[in-house]
Amino acid sequence: MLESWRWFGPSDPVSLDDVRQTGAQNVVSALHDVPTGEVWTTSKIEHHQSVINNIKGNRLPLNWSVVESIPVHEDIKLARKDCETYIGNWIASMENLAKSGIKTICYNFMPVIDWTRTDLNLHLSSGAFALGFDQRKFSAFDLFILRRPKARDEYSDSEIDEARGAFNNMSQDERDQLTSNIIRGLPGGMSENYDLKNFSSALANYQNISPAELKDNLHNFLSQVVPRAEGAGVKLAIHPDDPPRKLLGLPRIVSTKYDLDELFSREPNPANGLTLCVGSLGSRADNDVVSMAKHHASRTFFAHLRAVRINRADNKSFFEASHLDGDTNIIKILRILLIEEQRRRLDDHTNENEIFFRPDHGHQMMDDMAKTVNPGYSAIGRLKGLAELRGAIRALSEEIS
Ligand code: DNO
Repeated sequence: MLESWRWFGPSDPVSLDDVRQTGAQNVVSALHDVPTGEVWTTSKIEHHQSVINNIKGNRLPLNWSVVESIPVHEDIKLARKDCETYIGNWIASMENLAKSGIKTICYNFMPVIDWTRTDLNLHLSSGAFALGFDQRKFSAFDLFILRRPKARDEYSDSEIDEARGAFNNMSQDERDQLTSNIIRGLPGGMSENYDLKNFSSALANYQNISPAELKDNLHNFLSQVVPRAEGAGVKLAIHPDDPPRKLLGLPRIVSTKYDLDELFSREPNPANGLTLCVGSLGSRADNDVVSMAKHHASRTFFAHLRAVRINRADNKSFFEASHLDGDTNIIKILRILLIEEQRRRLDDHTNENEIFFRPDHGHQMMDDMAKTVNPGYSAIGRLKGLAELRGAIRALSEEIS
């Protein structure tokens, strides 16, 4: 398995020199400054690549190996009239990346919002901070801050009471922070920078789009992208919804075993693959992530390794635990991925199909507590995760080989 590390570009507080010290040599990155829908030109790609490759002295080389993500324009998800132009632009970006040798591409198909958390500084008993999702706070945002027109029909009376309680318990600053976390998006999120008014209009665009229609729109996208990916030697790795369920009335269609099975049976080409995000899939109580990982191992090109603990009182709230200590057994996941790599080596007689993984998110801890960090993407917490995963992988590899 190939160790990788997400880097948000020159403004990332975790520098490339820091990344080099982690021992991970594969950088996961994107052209965050190109507006959604525009083509990633070869010159912009090569410039970013040269920043990553630039080695001073005899230091270890770094390589831009994985793209996370090329954003998918909302018009594609909504099948609007410009969608064919945007699909063409997405393909052009993908092919330009392939020409520069970057061939593993993560993307998602979540409407309007990308990954979503209500809490960025949950106090753990260790003293470190974790990210969390509190369903009561999220519902409070939906019902009492956003005041989404149809929201009341989607909650039970007791859920509305709990949300009201959570809303009343928050100070204005806490309400503003919650709003910002949800509508402005978290680092690396592929959503636009909304205010409350245009956020409501963005949601309204989906009021007549059923999950089945959104799946058709994803299929239309993939039916054009996948053959070109295959031609360019690109591995497409769709990222699951985070959290994996309907939010704010929006359809979410990459959430369950059923969704994944359907996605791959509708578009069986081997270039159509998965980012196995264990934390995202694992934040849904009825997802058996180990069995999903086993079932789709051959399509897994990229793994986000972390695990959450679900609050069993509502089965919807969760917090991000230490990498090996969530509800999903990461050791079992690693064993599945290592066995899959062994299968690929025997089938293909090459090492070219190794699976990239990154320690996904990390607690904000130690010296990082006094720093401004990208939530989830501080250095020390991820480094701890990487070290734990590296140790587990070494031990399992000895056992399997
Ligand atoms: C969050 C990330 C997501 C992910 C996108 C992929 O930490 O996992 O923002 O990058 O959903 O397109």
